[in-house]
Amino acid sequence: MSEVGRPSDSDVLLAVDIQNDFCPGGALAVPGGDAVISIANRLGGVFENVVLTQDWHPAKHFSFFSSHAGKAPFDSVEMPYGRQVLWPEHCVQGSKGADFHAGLDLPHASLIVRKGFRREIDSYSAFFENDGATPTGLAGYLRQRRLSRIFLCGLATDFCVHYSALDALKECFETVVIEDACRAMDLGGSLDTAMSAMREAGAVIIRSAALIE
Ligand code: VGL
Ligand code: ZN
Repeated sequence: MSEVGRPSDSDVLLAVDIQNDFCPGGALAVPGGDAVISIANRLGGVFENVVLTQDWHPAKHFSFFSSHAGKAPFDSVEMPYGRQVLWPEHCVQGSKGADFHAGLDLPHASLIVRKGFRREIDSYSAFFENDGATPTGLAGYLRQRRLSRIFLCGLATDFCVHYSALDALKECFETVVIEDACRAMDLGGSLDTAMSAMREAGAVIIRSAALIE
């Protein structure tokens, strides 16, 4: 077996934001985003514990460019908690775009963490909102269930996977990023920056072949 070993009952697969809006044809499509679906499904076959995240914004969310006069998609603004990229409207609560991709097949997932549900603040990370302080509850859930090592896959490598990995490490979870089970937006070099930051913080980067055929 690989350097990370066979997943055990203290490991969890965290499948990040595999939603229609992040796949081709969606409102904030990640290039090749749908390529992660079949890999995530196969990974699900080797993990007893699976948690999903779902980007879940109210209409007029402050991360939408349309909530800020004179702004365009991918501009940024200063928020009370720091700089915020402004996105096309995406993953609006209850919309088709916010649904998980129909091809995602992880029925044994035990928890869905919805994030970005408060209008004034975005949440890239599955652990903390973008103020870096407001918890989603995921760390408590994982600790109570004695899940100590997190394997990440999903969308987007350079945003929600990136910040989830850094926060997982901050919360003292062993953190493994399955690189080919993620896809990036790659805005102005953000993929390289994210990969370096995750490595430097102590994430183990692997390929899915270490876990599945
Ligand atoms: C994401 C930008 C805005 C992500 C979510 O899932 O990476 N990126 N909302
Ligand atoms: Zn979002």
